[in-house]
Amino acid sequence: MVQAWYMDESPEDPRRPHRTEPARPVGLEQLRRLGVLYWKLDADKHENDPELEAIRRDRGYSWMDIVTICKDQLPGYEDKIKMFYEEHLHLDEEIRYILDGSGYFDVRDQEDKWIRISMEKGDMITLPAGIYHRFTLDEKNYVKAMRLFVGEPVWTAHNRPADHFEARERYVKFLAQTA
Ligand code: KMT
Ligand code: NI
Repeated sequence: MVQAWYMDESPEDPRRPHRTEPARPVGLEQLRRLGVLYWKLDADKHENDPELEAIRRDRGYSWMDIVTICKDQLPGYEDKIKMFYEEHLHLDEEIRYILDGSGYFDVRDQEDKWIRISMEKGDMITLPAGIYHRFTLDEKNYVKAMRLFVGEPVWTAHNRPADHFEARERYVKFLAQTA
């Protein structure tokens, strides 16, 4: 099952796990209350997977591509890594399916605390529009992921503070309702 935990506040390398001491694990139910959806799939079957097709159909994830994030394969690697780890939101869902390698998606909880979600091969996640989040590689420095989108993709990241967007206002209302 996917692992998630509350992060410590240490400023050391973000690619380290940053588990609090003692550990404070976070379960799927808690992630769901934040609007974060999670599926476990067989990544080796991603080219022809009825389970993936069903999710895409149900949720309207019509668009997809595959990206590899590692020093030698991603043009502008250092800048992009920096951007991914800036706290930001999007006006649409962020949907990622890990095909190989691993990395961390950090999301803010209801009390603005960081939860770290450890994503490995076969893990698929949807972050809701309006949630503050960030991404980093872990110490293995490599991930290959499918990016999905409802319709034509918009990758614009709005760095925090971005509270005036309607998507953010809607998300804050959603959080209040599920509290
Ligand atoms: C993003 O938008 O944060 C990314 O595309 C990087 C993560 S993909 C595993
Ligand atoms: Ni993002």
